[in-house]
Amino acid sequence: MKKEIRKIDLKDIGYHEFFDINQKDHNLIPARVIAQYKELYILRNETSELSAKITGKMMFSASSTEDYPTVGDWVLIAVLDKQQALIHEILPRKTVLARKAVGSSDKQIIAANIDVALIVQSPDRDYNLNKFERYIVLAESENIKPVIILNKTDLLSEEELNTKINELKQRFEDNEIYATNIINEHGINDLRNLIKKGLTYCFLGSSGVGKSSIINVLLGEDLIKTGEISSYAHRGKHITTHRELYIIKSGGILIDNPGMREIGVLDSDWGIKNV
Ligand SMILES: Nc1nc2c(ncn2[C@@H]2O[C@H](COP(=O)(O)OP(=O)(O)O)[C@@H](O)[C@H]2O)c(=O)[nH]1
Ligand SMILES: [Mg+2]
Repeated sequence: MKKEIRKIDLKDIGYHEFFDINQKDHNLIPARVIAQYKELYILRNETSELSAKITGKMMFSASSTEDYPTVGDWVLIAVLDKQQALIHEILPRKTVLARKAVGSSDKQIIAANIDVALIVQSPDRDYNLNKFERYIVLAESENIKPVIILNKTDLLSEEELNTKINELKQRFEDNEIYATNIINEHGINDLRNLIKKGLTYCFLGSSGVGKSSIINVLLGEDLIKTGEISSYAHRGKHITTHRELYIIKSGGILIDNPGMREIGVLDSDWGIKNV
């Protein structure tokens, strides 16, 4: 089954004058990295989804992981045919969501050009206020707005929910806090109203807290597979198998736990856990 591609404006997937100024070679066109699979990148431009590799020149001059494209990046490409392109350069990043690798000074890039970090926890998965704190620090260090989401509120009594919300409000008085669940969609509309056209939102949080489920509800379609196994079902073409960036119809770009398959997930003590 061939996926239907909607024609979109680049601005709707987060393109900004900021990137124009930095675009020098006009034979190349901009596209956004929506997924990465080892050395293969999936890109989106106005009219199509393309698979791409970086040029040999880029590969040989790369000295760290920061020199490789990542989900959310804007890149300049030469289109080879209907489905393939070559990435010539990465446009300067507005923001970089990154963390230090355990036991090394190397930075591991999680995603680029993120405007808002949606930090999700649920009461059934090692719920911990310090974890919110760590993600908030990570986001704010890059001028990314952190937003707190307490998901699976259906698992709490009204009293427990109020206690948790008060706890959050006290500790994180400067941050927006959302309480949601996908069972009766409590709080989902508020979250939907937060999401603005052309901005990029990255969902962060441990495995199993409901990030993909929330994105599915926001998208209004069961686009991402939820549950323990997070690999995406094949649809005949490899380019639709590993998407991490979703464009919602009302505008707004959602990124689901980018790069975690490659670099491990952020667990409670920031160690690397293989998924
Ligand atoms: N009770 C309840 N279960 C949820 C909720 N959100 C997600 N789940 C379940 O939690 C599990 C993990 O969800 P998933 O979206 O895959 O989590 P992710 O790893 O953060 O993407 C799935 O079985 C979901 O059905 C919720 O609001 N309430
Ligand atoms: Mg998921």
